[in-house]
Amino acid sequence: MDDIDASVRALYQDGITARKGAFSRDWVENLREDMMTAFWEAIQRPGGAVGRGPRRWYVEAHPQAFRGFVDLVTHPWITAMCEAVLGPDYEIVEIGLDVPFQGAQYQPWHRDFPSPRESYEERRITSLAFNLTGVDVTPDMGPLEVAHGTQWEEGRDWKGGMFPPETEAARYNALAVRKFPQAGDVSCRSALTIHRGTAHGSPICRPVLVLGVDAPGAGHAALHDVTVTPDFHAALPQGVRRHLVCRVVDKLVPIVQKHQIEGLVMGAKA
Ligand SMILES: O=C(O)CCC(=O)C(=O)O
Repeated sequence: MDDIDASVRALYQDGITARKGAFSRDWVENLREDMMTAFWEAIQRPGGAVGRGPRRWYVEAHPQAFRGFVDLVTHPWITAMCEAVLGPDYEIVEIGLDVPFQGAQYQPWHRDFPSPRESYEERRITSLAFNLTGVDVTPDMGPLEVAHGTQWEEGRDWKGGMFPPETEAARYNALAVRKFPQAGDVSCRSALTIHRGTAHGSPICRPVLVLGVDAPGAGHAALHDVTVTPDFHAALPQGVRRHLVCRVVDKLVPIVQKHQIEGLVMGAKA
């Protein structure tokens, strides 16, 4: 439990924390394969993948596209972080992946959605994003940069509540920490912590899993529509069924991405 207390403290202070070596390399290799299968399937369909800047895409996926889904959402560090920060009735609302390829550019500094009053006034985190890299991240792979400690900034007058003005860029550059996760590591951040992808020069792409989890009432389930088949749903452990916000459907249909984030489509200058 000390471990969780330390992780929660780091999350509240920096806006991001991580657990090294949470999963085995073999497990991550399956995850990487499943992410790339979901990506290649989605990129061929109109609306299957959304651009997040040049040569970078986001794909929302079905939970059952990932062989390790149950391992992921029952991992003790992940469940303990969700319970400690979001409460016992946390809601899993989104699973997807972000993939930058060679040629991806700096993104503008941003947060994933506008801050709710609970965060900028009461300093409560009502939503978490867990990220798992599919590869060992090296400096040429456009690592994620995170401006530590920016999760409490209000930002109501920013573009879309998500994009701070250019005049703030130097301040974020000074706070920025580049992240070099290795296969098996999991990070946990407030989606409000200001971050950006950086320029990706490597010929090796960098798929990263995104798991979105809400406190009850945070409202992001309405932006997604997680679906599962009856057999998959029935086979889920009871504890997972309780937390996964989803519709049970006879047949899965390919996901058409609902929310394009305009500010990320074009990329930005460093
Ligand atoms: O690039 C990464 O490592 C994380 C991507 C992501 O989840 C985001 O930009 O919101």
